[in-house]
Amino acid sequence: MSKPVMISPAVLNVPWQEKPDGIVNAPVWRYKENPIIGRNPVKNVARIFNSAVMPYEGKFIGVFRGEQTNGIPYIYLGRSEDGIHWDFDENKIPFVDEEGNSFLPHYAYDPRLVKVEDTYYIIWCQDFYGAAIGMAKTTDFKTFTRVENPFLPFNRNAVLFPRKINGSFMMLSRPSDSGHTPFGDIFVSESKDLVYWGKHRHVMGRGHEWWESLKIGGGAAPIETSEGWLMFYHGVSGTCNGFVYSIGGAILDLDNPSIVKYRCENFLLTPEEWYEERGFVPNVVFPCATIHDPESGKIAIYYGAADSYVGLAFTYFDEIVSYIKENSRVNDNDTEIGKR
Ligand code: BMA
Repeated sequence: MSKPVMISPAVLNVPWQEKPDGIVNAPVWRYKENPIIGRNPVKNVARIFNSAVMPYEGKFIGVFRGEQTNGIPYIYLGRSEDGIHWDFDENKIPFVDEEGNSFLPHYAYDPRLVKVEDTYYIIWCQDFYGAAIGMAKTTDFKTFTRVENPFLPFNRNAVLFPRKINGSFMMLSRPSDSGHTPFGDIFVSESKDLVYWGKHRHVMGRGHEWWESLKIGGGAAPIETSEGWLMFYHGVSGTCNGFVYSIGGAILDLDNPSIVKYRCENFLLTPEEWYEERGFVPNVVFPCATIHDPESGKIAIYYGAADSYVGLAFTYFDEIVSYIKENSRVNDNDTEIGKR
């Protein structure tokens, strides 16, 4: 069997620290200087977390969930030379409609940033008569044009695939309720034009494993690989003391991502450090992006920590794929076409 490879553009400057000794479980290790974004990072913003970044013009760019000092989350643009130290715009991203008129949602959180062909898409959660998905596009990070909300309420954790599959845009999402949602599976939907979404398919349900037994949701944009779409997602356990969010890993079929090929039964990262266990919402690690390089196999995972900080963790592509495969446990629900 040939060695698995990532199918994505080279990124020579992936933020990186080598694996320390003593990693005995999943091959994922934290940046020693975490958190990379602390409290009060910019005027009128108390905390930044659950944010997404990308390589851009040899440097890095990102869309950040900024919890304003009035408690309402919004999305801010940030830029970085090294993917670790970030400068943020003081103003919220100024979304406009197709006519160029200001079109700002009341709130916006948990953004993802995904490039498909020559366009960058931002996908987030916003108010549309309850929690629902909002979406905008940009080619220059100056003009951000809203496109139609893809789904009816209630829905969260929408993540676009970084290329069309069989001629269609594909998006993962997690239908929810309007509150803190004590349930949830991941679904995939497709669209030819980013206006009409359909062919909804079930991808995977909450796991048998206790760490993800309450609900799951999409995380980072899936990485295309020779093995399938490598997906880092979040899984939630409902303890007597509240929810605990961990990071899981799965590999979806390349041509039909409603089919799960491998699904790791163990979490890849769970709250352990002070900045993950202590904060506005304790015990949360919530992945929203990766920066990865096919040559070196380096993958940097960006995650929100305790709804208060941004953390960075690392893995090697071949190690994480082997770990997911060796510890894979899929069920009939994961491998069916997901159409009922
Ligand atoms: C979810 C979302 C995330 C948040 C998590 C933990 O429902 O709101 O933004 O990180 O809860 O509070």
